[in-house]
Amino acid sequence: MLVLGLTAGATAKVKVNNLVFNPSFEKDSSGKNFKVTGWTVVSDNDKDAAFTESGWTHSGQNKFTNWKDKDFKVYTYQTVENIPEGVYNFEFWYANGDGANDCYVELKDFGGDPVKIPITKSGSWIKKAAADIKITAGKCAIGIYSDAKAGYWINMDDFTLYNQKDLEQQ
Ligand SMILES: [Ca+2]
Repeated sequence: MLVLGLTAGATAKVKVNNLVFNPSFEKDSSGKNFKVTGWTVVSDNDKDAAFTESGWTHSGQNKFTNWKDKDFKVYTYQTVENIPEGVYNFEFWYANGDGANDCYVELKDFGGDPVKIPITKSGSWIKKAAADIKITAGKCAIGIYSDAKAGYWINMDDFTLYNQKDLEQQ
């Protein structure tokens, strides 16, 4: 069964083996970077709406941002490879403003039905999560989609994908 909206706290104090590369965007240099290390930005006209930047992060020095002074549509993804078959949990943190038309984070290509996590409005950092993701394809794509009006912003940080066994081994 798929459970969305896992509450904070369940995993906050345990150490897990995070399979996401550059999950907290700390591999990017400080300031503003339009090349997001380990992630691919796809857009017809709005690649400049996806970048990393420093300040007001959930953790560390950098965060991921979607923002543009014109209406924009941009998709950013990372495919995690070489994942052993198993049951995994996923979580990330974000904060955003007004102006979203259609924004979500999705998991796909992992061997099961895609998981789409809607992004709702939150002016402060909050966590969203998806549990019990059965990965059988040896990989999992993590995608961030923003279709938004000019001036919309979303900050994201600390993407985590880990095997549920990590929790049992604490
Ligand atoms: Ca960070």
